[in-house]
Amino acid sequence: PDPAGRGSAAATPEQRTEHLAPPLGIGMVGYAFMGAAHSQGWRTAGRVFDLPRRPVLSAVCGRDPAAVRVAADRLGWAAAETDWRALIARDDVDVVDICTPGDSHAEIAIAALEAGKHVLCEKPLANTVEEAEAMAAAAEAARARGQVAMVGFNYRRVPATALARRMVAEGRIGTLRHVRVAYLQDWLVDPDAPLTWRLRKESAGSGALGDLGAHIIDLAQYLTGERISGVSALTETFVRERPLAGGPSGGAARGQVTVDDAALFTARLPSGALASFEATRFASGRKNALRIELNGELGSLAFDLERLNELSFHDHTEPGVSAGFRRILVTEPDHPYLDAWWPPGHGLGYEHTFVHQARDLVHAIASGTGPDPSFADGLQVQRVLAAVEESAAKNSVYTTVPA
Ligand code: SOE
Repeated sequence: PDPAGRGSAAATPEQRTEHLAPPLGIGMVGYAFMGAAHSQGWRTAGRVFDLPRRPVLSAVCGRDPAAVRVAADRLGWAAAETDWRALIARDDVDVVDICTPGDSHAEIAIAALEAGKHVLCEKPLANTVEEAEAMAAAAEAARARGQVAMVGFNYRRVPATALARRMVAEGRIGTLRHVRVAYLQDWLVDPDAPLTWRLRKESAGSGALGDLGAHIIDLAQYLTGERISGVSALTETFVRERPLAGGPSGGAARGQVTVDDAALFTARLPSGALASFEATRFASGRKNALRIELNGELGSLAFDLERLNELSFHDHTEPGVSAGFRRILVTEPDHPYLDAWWPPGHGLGYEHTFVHQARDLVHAIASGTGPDPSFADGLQVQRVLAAVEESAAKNSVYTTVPA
């Protein structure tokens, strides 16, 4: 005790943290939109949830030294690196979090796993099935050494979608008949929107299909507990040339869009249920509209990301005169993830999905089980994406998804 009454002011850093869980060093590659969202997750998870390891934001990596330093300070990272190999090699990095465009996922993830690190990789897992296979194989080999590798399908971590999954598994909607799912955005409606990396096949793999379609494929499979067995698809690129990103404003230089702007497909599930999927960046007025509806023999569930604290449920066993969709406000402490948050009715948002993702990954690392969704799950989604492209190339011919 300090006789002058200055409390613990003289405590060493070790004394100040001895009541905390042991640290888990995070190293993140990329710091744009997804990097900022992941940073939020890592910063917050250990302060809200009681975790077995305490995430520490050790270092962030990007190619531009000045920009990555600014990002490190703004997002809360202790150090900045300009070479992802140096980031992986750091002793204070236990988890490598990959928030880069798809063309670098495989190389970074495999190197990190081979270096003994745990990995979190943004979706879609890769740009091709071959890359995803190599990543899943590396993750499987690493699992035997106690490492985990997870894909960032963050919409599984909305409390309402996790509740929907629980209700489906409990049999609340009975035998499934239909899944209707759409992910609609509108940021490409303007034909003069620039040609960013997301519009080139070599960097993004595919367009709305991989970016938005991957989310809804994963979510539909997660909620139903089933895996798509085959698809019939149409894709389209509405605007085939766009101004070069970073070119002079009003400049005439344009480049080719080499990915889809929209992808629509129907699918079969092994139970016999039918599903329809819509992924587009051309739905004027729809900013981030992810909607999923499941219709079963005993009832239906519906979720809308733009109202993410709610889940709609219709119980078809109730008398017709009073039955109908009712809104479950998903803010109760017994709902998934919510025991650690605010009192009922106070609501969560988009960024909390990344907090929950970080929480779940830390638990998987500490327990050596999982994680969910694994790289094998990411590979399976990649196979569905490839089947959609194959079917669309054959003008909608039904194409099976390899098991
Ligand atoms: C695309 O606009 C995008 O940023 C996706 O890449 C993200 O995965 C999604 O969460 C929001 O939309």
